Amino acid sequence: MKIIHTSDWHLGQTLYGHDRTEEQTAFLNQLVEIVRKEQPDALVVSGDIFHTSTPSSTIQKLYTEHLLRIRQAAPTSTIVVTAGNHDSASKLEITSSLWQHFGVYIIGQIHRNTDGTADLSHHIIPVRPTPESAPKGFIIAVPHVYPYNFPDLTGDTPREQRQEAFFKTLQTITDQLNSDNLPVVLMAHLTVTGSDQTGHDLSLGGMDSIDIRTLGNGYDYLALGHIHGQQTLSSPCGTARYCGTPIPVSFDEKGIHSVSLVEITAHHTHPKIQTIPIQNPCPLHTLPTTPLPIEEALEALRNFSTTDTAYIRLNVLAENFLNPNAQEQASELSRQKGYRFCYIHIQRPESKLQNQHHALTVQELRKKSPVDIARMYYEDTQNTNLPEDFTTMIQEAWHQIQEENN
Ligand SMILES: [Mn+2]
Repeated sequence: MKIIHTSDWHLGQTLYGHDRTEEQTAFLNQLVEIVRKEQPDALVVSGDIFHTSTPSSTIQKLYTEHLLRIRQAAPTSTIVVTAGNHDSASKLEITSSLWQHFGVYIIGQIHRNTDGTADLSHHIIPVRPTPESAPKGFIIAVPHVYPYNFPDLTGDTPREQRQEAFFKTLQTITDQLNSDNLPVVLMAHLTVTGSDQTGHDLSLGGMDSIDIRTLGNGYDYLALGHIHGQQTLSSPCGTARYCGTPIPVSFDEKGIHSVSLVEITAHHTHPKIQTIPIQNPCPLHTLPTTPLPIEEALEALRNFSTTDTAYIRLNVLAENFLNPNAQEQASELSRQKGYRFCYIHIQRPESKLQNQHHALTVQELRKKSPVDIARMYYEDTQNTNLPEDFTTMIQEAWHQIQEENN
């Protein structure tokens, strides 16, 4: 079974006020051609289709038109799209019954029967070229759900065990259906412990890490979304992979941006993984590569040249706050050269970093999670460490707020 794994499209994202529709369209066009060339048995999109829960009509149209083009480019592929933490689970599903008619499965939320019990069959999708064909494999599609909001399958499963029970039960059911030992792919949008989160912008929504073992071991390939840096994880349970963003969502995302091509011959075999790079017509540049004082950084921008339209972030070494004109100068200089200026990334000299109590810049603040901020405030005012149960309480409160926002 050949699958293409992608996630974290973040359609509709703007970068420091700059519209990115052109780049997002360029990615979708490349994906159409990749799917046309590869003719995969399945295409899986593991969440964060949109950047916000309220994408504009232009962006929704962009998504719909390209999903249709993908469908037409590979008419026999099974296409599965799950919601990420950025998507509105219910809005993503508005047109799901229409899409299902064309072999495209949109799984925004956990499905329930009329009596309120979870409809598990909805999350197990046989991969087949036509509705009449014998399956070539199975996809278990789990959208983003906060751990405490998983349904209670037995009537007496404690809240903190429901996520694990949900994942494992789906795999047990799939196993019973899978008498021919066909490949099994599990989709999830979450953070697993031990994943490399370098460059992942926490302001995009942090999540507690989950031990990969709690997700079960009934899959051959775990198609993950959420962490933006591509990586394959060694796991005692099967091969797990974050395919990463196809186009960078922030300046700190390192490495190549791609979609993953995965081939699995049979159940309980190791998948073969390749990456197909995605070209971004408007790359993100950090100038200079190592931070320098503002005048030298501006000089680096003056000397910079590229044929692409480019996003510019200035990497500046500064002990304190910069002259307010610096932003204006950098912005004007970028505009003259036809580039899109984003922001000045202030880095402190090593000696200054020892002192934890310096004032934070906006960027430094954005990188902190609400729990970090609460901890800093507590430790600053109380002169003692934040107790563990307080941390848990703040995390719970933060989850509740995120739930409400969704
Ligand atoms: Mn994401």
